[in-house]
Amino acid sequence: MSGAGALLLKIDEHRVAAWTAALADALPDMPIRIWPDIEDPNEIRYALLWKPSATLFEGLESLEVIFSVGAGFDHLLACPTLPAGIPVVRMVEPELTAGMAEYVVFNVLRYHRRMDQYQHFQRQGVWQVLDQIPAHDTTVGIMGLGVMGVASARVLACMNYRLLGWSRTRKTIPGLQSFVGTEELGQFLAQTRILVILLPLSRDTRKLIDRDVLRQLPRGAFLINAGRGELVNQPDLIEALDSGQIAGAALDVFDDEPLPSEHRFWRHPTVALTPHIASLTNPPTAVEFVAENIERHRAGHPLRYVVDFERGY
Ligand code: NDP
Ligand code: OXD
Repeated sequence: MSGAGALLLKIDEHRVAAWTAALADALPDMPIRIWPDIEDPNEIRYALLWKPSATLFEGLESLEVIFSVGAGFDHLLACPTLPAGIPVVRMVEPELTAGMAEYVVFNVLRYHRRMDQYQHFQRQGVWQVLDQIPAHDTTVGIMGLGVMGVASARVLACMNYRLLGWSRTRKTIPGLQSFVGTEELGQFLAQTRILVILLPLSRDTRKLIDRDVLRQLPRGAFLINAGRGELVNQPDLIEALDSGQIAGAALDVFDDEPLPSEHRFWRHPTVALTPHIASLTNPPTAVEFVAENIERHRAGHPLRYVVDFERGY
């Protein structure tokens, strides 16, 4: 079936078996090549990639569609050989979305129910009861109301949190007050007790969360970043954590990953960090999304969730 093309998979080594098994189920007739074992480069029509090496795209003259293994595609844009003019499709699949909502809810609860403080008390052998604040008196502000932000907002709305959201375009989401653009960012921040960052990394959002933004939050606010490390100015965040302006930060993503062992975040008393696991793409459901898009491509229909390079996401 080489006439119909082959799919090149590049994924972390420990996940190759799960992905190849899922691809074999969803696309039984599609030859799968595991990078760097490309065989005939002219056969490669589709590529499903996570963090491609700098030269990965060299010689792939027949490539027609590039799929990102993750919702973010900044790892593809960072590749110097990424060809222009070939559609890039970001990952949208139900388990990736569900996992993010779980991560967000878990960390909102951490701060709303003061689990960070109880953990600190336990280490000190202190038995102390703090006031319990109702969810409807706790304001959660979500930056980025796309697939991840909306799914998280839906669950938080069911839990009665007071919800605000910030995005580029106005939203109508039950139980959420929508704020738009730089002109409404200040109003959004001033009311936010727990800030959830679920923006994509783009020229407009890189280092958006800086000292000035952090200062506009109420003193003692919390920050949850599952978008990308580079959305946040790290030295400014450390300064805000040290001063107590930000009372705690749950961080899943970083400028450099893995986070260097000497980085202050590792041992900062008010940082809870995880190694980019807010949510992981689930191969069986992800390959359904890929297979459906390949079918659409072959039938000449528009692909779903193509990155808009003009817009930056
Ligand atoms: P979407 O493209 O669906 O949503 C992006 C949202 O951000 C939209 O609401 C968009 O606004 C908003 N936005 C983008 N640029 C701006 C801007 N300049 N100003 C205001 N709002 C802006 O992305 P997803 O929800 O699928 O994913 C978001 C990000 O989450 C990914 O790019 C990835 O970096 C991260 N992620 C991290 C994971 C992890 O494990 N840590 C797992 C999965 C995702 P509008 O709606 O108006 O267009
Ligand atoms: C991501 C992902 O984009 O894991 O970070 O999907």
